[in-house]
Amino acid sequence: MMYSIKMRCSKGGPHEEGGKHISGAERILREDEIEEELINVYRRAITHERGKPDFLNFKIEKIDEDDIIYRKRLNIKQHQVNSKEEGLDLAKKILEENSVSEKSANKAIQTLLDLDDSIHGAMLFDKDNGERIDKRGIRGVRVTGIASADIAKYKESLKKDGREGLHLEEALILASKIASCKGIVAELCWSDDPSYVIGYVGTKDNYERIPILKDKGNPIGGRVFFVDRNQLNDDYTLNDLIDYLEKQIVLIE
Ligand code: PML
Ligand code: MG
Repeated sequence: MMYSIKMRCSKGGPHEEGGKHISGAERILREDEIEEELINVYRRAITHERGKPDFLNFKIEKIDEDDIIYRKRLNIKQHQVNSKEEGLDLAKKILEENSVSEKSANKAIQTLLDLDDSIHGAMLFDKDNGERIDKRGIRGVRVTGIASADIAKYKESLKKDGREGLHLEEALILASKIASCKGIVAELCWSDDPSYVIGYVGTKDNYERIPILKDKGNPIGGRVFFVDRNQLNDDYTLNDLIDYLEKQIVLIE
């Protein structure tokens, strides 16, 4: 029996009543793993650098194992840069190598830089003309239904790559699900955690990790997914693509 565990927390009331987002987490676990992981997730919520939440929401739902699909994790490619400007140039170059137009890459970067507040989910951009194609405003498209198929094995495989840390662990799983989504060619992300300046470009195969994509102290982050609308049709619409991101349970191996 498997269960989905979701946590979200905010300050100044619930998110839907205008509270400021502090943190969120998701796990897909066997029954015997739930108790311990709930404590971990709770600790994380109340010690987050974005602030102490006054609203915490935990949801535990049983999931049908027939609804689970398995996908591979992306390969990590670590880059070196000396400044945010270099990081953003590199992100743009990688996006363009992955069929995103210069216009769309520039627009996505500028949109993320200009945000007044973090987007809760992701923005969907047309990879060719840079138009924002989801109609979700500040809420964006929230990717859920993700976890590693085997947490211990996953952490071990990251360690072998010389990589550790919660931000990376969670972002890599998310990026791997996004990469498995038909119609998405790439992703750009940086964190909303003020001290965390690392970001990445996700492609179909790689997690291109860029050490500086924003200024230290900046509490605004977000994600843009680049969509190839040529891959959409009557049998696979934008709503189907969004449903996959928001609902399909994908375990990353
Ligand atoms: C987040 O946690 O908000 C996103 C983190 C992106 C980069 C994670 C990494 O590769 O270290
Ligand atoms: Mg965060």
